[in-house]
Amino acid sequence: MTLNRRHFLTLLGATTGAASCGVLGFSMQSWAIGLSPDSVAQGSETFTLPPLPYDYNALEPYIDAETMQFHHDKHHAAYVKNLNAAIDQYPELKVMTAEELLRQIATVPQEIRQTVINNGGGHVNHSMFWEIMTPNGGGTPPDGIGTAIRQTFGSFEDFQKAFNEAGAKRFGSGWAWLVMTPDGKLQITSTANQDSPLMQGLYPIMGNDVWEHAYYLKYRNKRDEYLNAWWNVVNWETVNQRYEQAMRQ
Ligand code: MN3
Repeated sequence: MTLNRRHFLTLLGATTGAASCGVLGFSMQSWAIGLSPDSVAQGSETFTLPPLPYDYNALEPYIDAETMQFHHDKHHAAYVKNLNAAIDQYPELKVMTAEELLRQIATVPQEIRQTVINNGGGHVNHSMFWEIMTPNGGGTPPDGIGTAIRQTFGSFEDFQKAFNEAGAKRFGSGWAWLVMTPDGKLQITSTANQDSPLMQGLYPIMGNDVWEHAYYLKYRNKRDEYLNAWWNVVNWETVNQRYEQAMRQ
């Protein structure tokens, strides 16, 4: 966040009572969802909602603006809020990243473990999701991830087919993933709900959200159409960076 909390408060004060907030009113609305006045005042929250790296309508026509706004400002914001609430009484957990919480989920106290799985997973999964999409996306993957995909799955098209199948077959809510195993192999998998591959020692290189909230406003019950359209917004540059990062680890 480029805007710190104190600055935000100043901004709030400066615009309170203004007859028209215009553009500011809109951006303040999305802030207000992620940061309740209490948490702003205390300045104590551990995890924060990352801003969308593009406009709500940037991924149209493949993902509509209303879906993006609700998905980011409501759904992702709620995961962040609930994660912060869950760890509030556990100072030893506040020094860990959300990824570390998931990798070491067995060490998280039983009373909040499922809440951390759901909301820590939701936070980490969606933070990745926004980054691996872009308005100038799609096409074929660059060398690096592209070569590894062809070596593992035969061709890019075969990979897309298998990835879409993982998303289509996930019953109910969840994610389709391309992950790296600890021995450096690529694998397609899927998880239920907000379960993160990190909990299984797998590194999520890319994932597609197949919860109905990700596509229902535009695609209704046609998840397969959403899965096909999604390739047009994949940010291969970022996916390749995640692949190279996984290879180094
Ligand atoms: Mn989602």
